[in-house]
Amino acid sequence: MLGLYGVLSREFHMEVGLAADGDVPQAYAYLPYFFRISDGFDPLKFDTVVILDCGSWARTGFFDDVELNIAWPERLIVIDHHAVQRLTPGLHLVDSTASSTSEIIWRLIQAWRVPVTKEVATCLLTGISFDTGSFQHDNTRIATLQAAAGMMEAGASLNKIVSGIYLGKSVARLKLWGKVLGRLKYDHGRKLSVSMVTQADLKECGAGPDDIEGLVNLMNTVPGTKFTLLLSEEKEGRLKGSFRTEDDAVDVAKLAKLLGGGGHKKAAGFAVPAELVMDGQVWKVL
Ligand SMILES: [Mn+2]
Repeated sequence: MLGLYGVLSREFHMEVGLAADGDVPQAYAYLPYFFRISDGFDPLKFDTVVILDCGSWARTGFFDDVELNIAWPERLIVIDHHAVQRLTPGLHLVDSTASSTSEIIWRLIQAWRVPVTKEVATCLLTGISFDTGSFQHDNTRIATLQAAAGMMEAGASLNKIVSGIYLGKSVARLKLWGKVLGRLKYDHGRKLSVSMVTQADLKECGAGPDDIEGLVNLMNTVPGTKFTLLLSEEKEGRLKGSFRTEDDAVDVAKLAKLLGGGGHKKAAGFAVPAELVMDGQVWKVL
């Protein structure tokens, strides 16, 4: 979003507003234009609305599925790399083989033949780095590395990205991860890894919801694991589930879809109205 913003405002002199639902993790405060993001917007005040990296209306945080009947499909542009797409109206630029939405935007900028500043390059490389788990997941293709190389050529700061996303782990976050990893259950027969985060855990560790980010990837590093599931209790009795797999034969997007969610073949999630309750020695989902 920030990379596209940089190009549209600087090279095309457009007036662009930026909106993301909820608090954007402060770990990303190193990103250029970060402080221009607002947490709400009125679509009718803009000529065009661009939705990035959201496979469904609910994922935007601003609309729900009822909004599918919007009166302004011609003003809507969807740029995304999610395999399961539920945003029907509008102009779609979707490539589910791309590592990230940033990679698609990079290709778009190349096609426009406009200069890429180091600010824009840093934003886009952050997107690629995050979505590939720092080039560890197998959505990292030759084109992904070529795009990343181009971004570094344009002056992207890999150092800023690495210390922002991967090294910036607070004590609260490390304590939370310790707690959740200590609770991990591994089913040796079916090769499944499961753990959970409760609201009480966050409170005890002094951690916030964005401290959960990245934890499911670490849980999924047991060799031979078919898939990993991390359940986390959100406020208002909602339970979020995050699936990860590195197994080519497993499609977690399909699993997530069964639970009303979506995502990618190897990383997907869902949210359901439920809560986690400890019953004796066993955790139960109610
Ligand atoms: Mn993405």
